[in-house]
Amino acid sequence: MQPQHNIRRLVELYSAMCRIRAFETAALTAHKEGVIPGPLHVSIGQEGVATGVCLNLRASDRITSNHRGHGHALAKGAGVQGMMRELFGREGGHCRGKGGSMHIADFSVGMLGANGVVSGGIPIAVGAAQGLKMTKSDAIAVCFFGDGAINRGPFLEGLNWAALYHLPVLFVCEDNGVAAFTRTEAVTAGPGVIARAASLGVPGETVDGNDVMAVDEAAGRLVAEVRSGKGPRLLQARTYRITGHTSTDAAAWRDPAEVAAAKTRDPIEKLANLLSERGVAASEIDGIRSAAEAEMAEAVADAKAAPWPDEAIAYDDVQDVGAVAFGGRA
Ligand SMILES: Cc1ncc(C[n+]2csc(CCOP(=O)(O)OP(=O)(O)O)c2C)c(N)n1
Repeated sequence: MQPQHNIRRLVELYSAMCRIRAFETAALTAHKEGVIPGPLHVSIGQEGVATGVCLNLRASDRITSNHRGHGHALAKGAGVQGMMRELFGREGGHCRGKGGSMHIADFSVGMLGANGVVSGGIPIAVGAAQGLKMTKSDAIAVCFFGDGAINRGPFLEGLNWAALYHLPVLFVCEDNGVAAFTRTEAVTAGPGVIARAASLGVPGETVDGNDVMAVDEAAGRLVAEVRSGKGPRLLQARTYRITGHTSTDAAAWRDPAEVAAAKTRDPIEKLANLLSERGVAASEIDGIRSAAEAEMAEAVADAKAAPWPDEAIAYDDVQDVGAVAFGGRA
């Protein structure tokens, strides 16, 4: 634990993680009811990474995310109503209901987008960082991706470019040990992400992603280095995804003993226990959790009642070649 981890900071971290857990739990329930179209990729168990990193960012900083991006968006400050409506495909969603869970963006808080293309967020973050450098901004870009993304070309291209141009970008590899349903070691050659980054001149370090205080400390330091012009950095956060790959995956392919062991390392429970040891009343700890649950229940009710988008906007904001071909508006 670092000196900055006073009770106030711990409560802040706890509250942010509870909000992510509550959002995704509420969304999973709604998905089971059949009111959310398409699959959800939730990050239950991984909340410490999004939280520990994003709570070190400024509103002007940019982030990009992957297919498992609810936590990143929430921790960066994206509006809950717009996020839930987006999942439901409704008007008022951050992308007017056209993006869905895997493509949530909220530019007003620097959230440049989740991305259904594995590693797709990497070049976007690097481009954003290049723009920030060219305009002499002191903002930085942070790029979240999974361990599966390091086996795709954009990882090499993105880190190469960021290192070459000394760009203000922090790469965060959320290493949950699997790529969808496949164990990382079955598809990844060599010693892994840190060595790959080092080979391109990007210094990296590894942290326990289930220890939100450790993530907070490491991210705080690396963000400061990146912001001060030292060039790109990489953080590998080892974590565990408690749920399956998608909302329809019961994860029967996983050893139940492994999942049970992971649950004992749940970042939210760990911090709740620490808060209790540090003298925070159980009612306060539970109150934070129930406030998060109430907030998300309200967001679900709002999304259910929200109007569907007008079909006339279907081809707005997207390339219209298809629209013309299929008789839509030019
Ligand atoms: C370019 C591309 N190839 C394949 C897929 C299918 N796919 C979706 S998620 C995923 C695994 C991603 O693994 P990782 O980045 O480690 O994240 P995880 O889902 O394990 O959290 C794959 C292969 C995709 N979305 N995009």
